[in-house]
Amino acid sequence: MSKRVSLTQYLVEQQREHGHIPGQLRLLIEVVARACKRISISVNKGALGDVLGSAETENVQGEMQKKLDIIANEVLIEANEWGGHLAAMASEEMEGIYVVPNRFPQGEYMLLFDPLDGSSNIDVNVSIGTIFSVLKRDDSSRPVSEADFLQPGRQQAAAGYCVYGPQTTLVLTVGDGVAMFTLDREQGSWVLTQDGIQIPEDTQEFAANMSNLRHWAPPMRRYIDECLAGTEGARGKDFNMRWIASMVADVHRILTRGGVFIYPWDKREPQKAGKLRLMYEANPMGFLVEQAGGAATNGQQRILDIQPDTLHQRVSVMIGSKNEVDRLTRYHHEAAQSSQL
Ligand code: AHM
Ligand code: MG
Repeated sequence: MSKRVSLTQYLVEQQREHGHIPGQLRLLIEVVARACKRISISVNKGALGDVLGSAETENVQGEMQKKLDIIANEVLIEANEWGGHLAAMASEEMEGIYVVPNRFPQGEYMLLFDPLDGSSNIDVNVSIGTIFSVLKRDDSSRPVSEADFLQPGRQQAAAGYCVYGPQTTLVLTVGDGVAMFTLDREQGSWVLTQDGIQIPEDTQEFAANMSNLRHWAPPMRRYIDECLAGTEGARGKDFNMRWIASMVADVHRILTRGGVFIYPWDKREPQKAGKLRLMYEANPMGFLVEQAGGAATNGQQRILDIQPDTLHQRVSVMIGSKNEVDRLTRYHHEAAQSSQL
């Protein structure tokens, strides 16, 4: 029987061999993983645990919250507030930052999360997930504030997600490649099931909510039109399409077999850069995908280079196989240049 490597062992060995996982960060990742295990148990219980349906409340983005959105948010806060590794947390489900209460010691890290991504899939028993991003404070001498969080994604110390699907899988980067762990339910432990994940540079599969196509900008429509034209069109090859409506599950497929995920700007709400949030959706996914050899852009620039202005900032997202993402960037630049002529 091949030797099983647990998440703890993986992190300890990474720390020992490369020395780039400080003790506080290792503890933080283990606590987040433990919280995801608890969320996974609730997700699995479904109707039996009375966790389905709406909570009849709205979050800061004006979206109706599901019971599981709130449960997952509480689990992540309760698990992380007392360990001494964090200064504060931020979440899709909370308007402002959550500063670690005075009764606990404060650490130097900050945790951001989308506690339950793909909320529209909860009640229909389709894969959903948790996305998280870890930042470090630049200056610990003054009280932590929202301004400490407003760092570009390239400064993330770690990022990951947990997908609650047919299997529960945790995918993680600490800036040295991407590793995947599968939850062994009988043992209650995370087992390393893949390391050094690489996304193929080329793909024939895209993920987009095609019902919105007519509302997208010309370079985006050009890209999709060419994919749809298949072997008879400019690309000279057929494309397949997948859309799960859980970014976690769509990105997980892309990390597994390649592809490109797109959630672009939409002219119905021109003042919004996109639907997805930069700091706890696009940044962690961008970090993971880049660490796996892929790319992530908003059409104009690399996602990880965007300087955030606000915690809940939205962004247009094109992420996945490198050559497709580069092509999308080129189409956006060409459109910008021709509009200046
Ligand atoms: P959520 O965080 O409120 O669940 O919203 C984000 C989700 C993404 O996971 C997914 O890619 C997208 O919204 C789906 O949007 P749509 O329903 O427009 O297809
Ligand atoms: Mg989300």
